Amino acid sequence: MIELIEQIRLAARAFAEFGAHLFDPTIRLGVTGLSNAGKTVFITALVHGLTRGGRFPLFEALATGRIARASLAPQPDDAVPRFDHEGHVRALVERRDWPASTRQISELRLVIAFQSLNGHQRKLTLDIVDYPGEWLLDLPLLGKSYETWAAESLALSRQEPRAGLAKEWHAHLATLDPAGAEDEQAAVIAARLFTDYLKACRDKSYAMSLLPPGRFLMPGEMANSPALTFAPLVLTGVGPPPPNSLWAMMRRRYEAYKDVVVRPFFRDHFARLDRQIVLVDALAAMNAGPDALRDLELALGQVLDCFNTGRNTLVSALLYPRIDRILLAATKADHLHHTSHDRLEAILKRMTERATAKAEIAGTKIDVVALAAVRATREATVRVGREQLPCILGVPFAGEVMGGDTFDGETEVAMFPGDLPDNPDDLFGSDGSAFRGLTSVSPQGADFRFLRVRPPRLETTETGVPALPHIRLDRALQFLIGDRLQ
Ligand SMILES: Nc1nc2c(ncn2[C@@H]2O[C@H](COP(=O)(O)OP(=O)(O)OP(=O)(O)O)[C@@H](O)[C@H]2O)c(=O)[nH]1
Ligand SMILES: [Mg+2]
Repeated sequence: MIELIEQIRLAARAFAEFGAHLFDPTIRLGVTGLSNAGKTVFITALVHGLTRGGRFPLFEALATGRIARASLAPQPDDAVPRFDHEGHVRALVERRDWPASTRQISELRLVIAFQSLNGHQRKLTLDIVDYPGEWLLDLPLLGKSYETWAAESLALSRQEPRAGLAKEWHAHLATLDPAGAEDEQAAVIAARLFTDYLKACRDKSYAMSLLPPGRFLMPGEMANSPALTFAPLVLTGVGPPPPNSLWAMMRRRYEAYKDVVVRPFFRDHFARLDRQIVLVDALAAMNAGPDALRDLELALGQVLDCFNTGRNTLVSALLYPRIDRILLAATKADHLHHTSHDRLEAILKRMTERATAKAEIAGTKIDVVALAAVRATREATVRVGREQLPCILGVPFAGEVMGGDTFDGETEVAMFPGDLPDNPDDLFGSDGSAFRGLTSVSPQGADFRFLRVRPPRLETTETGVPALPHIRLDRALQFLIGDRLQ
């Protein structure tokens, strides 16, 4: 008799656990963006806000008190580095410094205990994956032969301002005979000069975004391996290349790059995501000028295409259903007065409208937001003569320069970063003269100047817990996970 009761109890528990699993789903949220876009700060602020009860009025589940607790838990993947949340919080809060650049994939698991709208206790497991946007821009290589990639990369490098930065590499390229014998030293030099060109394009006065192959700029432990020692050649035919030629060698290594770097990323990480936020530093591109902004537009189109082709291929049919929501977020909006936040949103919308329309047809929900994961500035109005000018107050880092002043890293100053246009089309004139950036003029002559400022002093919430101030982080959260907390 006792045994029977015990069995019924065990069966009931197993049934309850099975049910619980059904009702306690997991979301794998990808957080990506090109280097310096704000991925690490975004995740740190999001997790800090959820675990410490930040002020998130637009994040309905938290604002209405349905979230009982959010806590960190061991991550599911043993081979992926853990996102160093504690270290990043220490940097922000204790040192008032931004977290160091990460350049690697990392992961963090957050378990959110909440009450559903009909009163049941539930759990949502949120796996957050931080990965470089440069890896996404490699995905199109999977569908491209070496010859096509070489031709496209060369064509791009012949456009200004890239052409000016590619001179040394182009000069070396002219000395190479693709049909000649394979030559390790020639490959090493070509790869080095090609990488130098990519690095120069990324420099903040040019701020180009479209720079594949991604690992050339962040090789990590793969530095100097053959899979990273290739470059485009000037080819006349489409192949096949003569046996043992330089061309054959470059082509083999390009294929190795796809095998060793791109395919594993697709399989192990990209294909497993449920939701995605793409962080975009549009302000860095505006600092640099119209060319950088157009380049960013091109790169964003390719990023969104990755999510689309993800759905249309045979592989995607097997993986379906996958990414059903993508949030495009312009970061660091605290560099602008709030009157410009909607304009920044409109600029990002304008840059992604074509790609977005395609994705929406494929059934993915897309939203665009301008946010600051950590708000490092305040707003003020400054009187200049008879005019009242809206400005922002912040503490620029030691060494930042503006109008002949060099800042000391301690003093708060008023900044006028420049007005964003009402109509985003004004920034995208076809002749490249829509506005002036660092690519073409001195910092004094540029239309926009966004200085790096230090993180803020901490605010304290009503309950006495310190919280990081933010702009629209709650709106981002509501879009990304709000529907799963109902
Ligand atoms: N004012 C302000 N600055 C920010 C914010 N988020 C990021 N930044 C700035 O942008 C820099 C880069 O942010 P990260 O979060 O490290 O960017 P990332 O995308 O992780 O960069 P990598 O790890 O290098 O790929 C920081 O050092 C800050 O200077 C923000 O919300 N407000
Ligand atoms: Mg990072």
